[in-house]
Amino acid sequence: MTNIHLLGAPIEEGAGRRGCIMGPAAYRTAGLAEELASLGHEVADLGDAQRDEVGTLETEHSHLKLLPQVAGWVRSLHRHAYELAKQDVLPIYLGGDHALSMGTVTGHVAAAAEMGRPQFVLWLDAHSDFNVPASSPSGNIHGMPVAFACGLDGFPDMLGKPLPAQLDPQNLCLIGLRSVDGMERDLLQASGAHAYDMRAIDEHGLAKLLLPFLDRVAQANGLLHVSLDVDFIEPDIAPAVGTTVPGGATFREAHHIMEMLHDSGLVTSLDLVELNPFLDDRGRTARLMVDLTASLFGRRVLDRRTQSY
Ligand code: NNH
Ligand code: MN
Ligand code: MN
Ligand code: MN
Repeated sequence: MTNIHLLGAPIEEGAGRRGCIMGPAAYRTAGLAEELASLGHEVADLGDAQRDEVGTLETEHSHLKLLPQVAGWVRSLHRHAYELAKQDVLPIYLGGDHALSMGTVTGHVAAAAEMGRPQFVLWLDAHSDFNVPASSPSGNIHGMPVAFACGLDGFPDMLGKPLPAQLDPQNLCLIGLRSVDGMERDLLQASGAHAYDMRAIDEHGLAKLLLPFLDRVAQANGLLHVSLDVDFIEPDIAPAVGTTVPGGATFREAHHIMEMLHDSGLVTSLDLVELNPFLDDRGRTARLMVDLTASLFGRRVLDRRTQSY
C-alpha cells in the first residue's frame, strides 16, 4: 500500500497551444483516484496548485513564450514538490504541460540532496526536452525542462541562480525519443544522459534498456522520479496531445514499462504531462493514461515479474 497524493498542475503556458489547463480535471473525470484506491492504495487529492505572480524577467531571449507565467508555475510547483518529497507520500503531478517538470524535478532534486540520496529521473517522451533558450526553435518552454533541471546555462532567473540543486545527467534516462532538434541533440549528447530513441526499443526491446537503469537506481539507494509525456505513446491510441509524433510506444510497450516500474518498487514520484483534453477522442487518452498509471501501481493480470533478458 502506498500513500499517494495527487496534485493538479494546470499549466498550459509552456506549450504551443492551449488546452492542457484541462488536464487535471480530465484525470479526475477519468477516475484516477478511484482506480488507485481500488488497487489498495491510500489516495488524497490535494486539488490544484496555483501559480505565483511573477513580473517581467530579464532575458535576452525575447522568443521565450509567456515566460513570467511559466516562471510563476515553476516557482509554485518547486515549493510543492520540495514539501511533498519530504513527506512519506508518493506525489503524482497531474499536468499540465511539460514545463511543470521544471518545478517538480528541481523540487525533488533539492529535497533528495538534503536527504543525502541521489535523485534519478526517467523521462518517457517523444522529445528530449533538452533545449536551452538559445537552441529552441519554437520558444515554447515545455521543450526545455530537462536542460533546465540539469542546470544548463542560458536560462532567465526562473528559480534562483544557481538552482537550489541540479540533476546529474548521469542519473537521467530518456526513452522514446523520435523528435530532437538540431542543437538540442548536441547538448543532449554532450550531457552524458542515457538517451534511447525508438530505434533502440526496436533493436533491443524495452526491458534491456530499462532494467540496467533500474539496477543503478537500486544500487545507489536512489529516488526515482518518472515523467510521462502523453506523446511518448503512439498518437493513434493517444491523440490528446498537441505535439503528436508517429512511431510511438505501443499499448503493450507503454504498459510493460509501467509494469516493470511497479515491480522495481523504486518509483518515488510521477508527472503525468501534456494531456490536452480539448484534442481527445471521447476521453480515450485520459483513460489510457489512467490505465497506465494503474499498471505502475500494481494492476496486473498474473502475478509474475519480468525476468532478466
Ligand atoms: N523540441 C520542440 C520544442 O522545443 C518540441 C517540444 N515539445 C514537446 N516536448 N512536446 O515534449 O519546441
Ligand atoms: Mn515533453
Ligand atoms: Mn513530448
Ligand atoms: Mn553513464
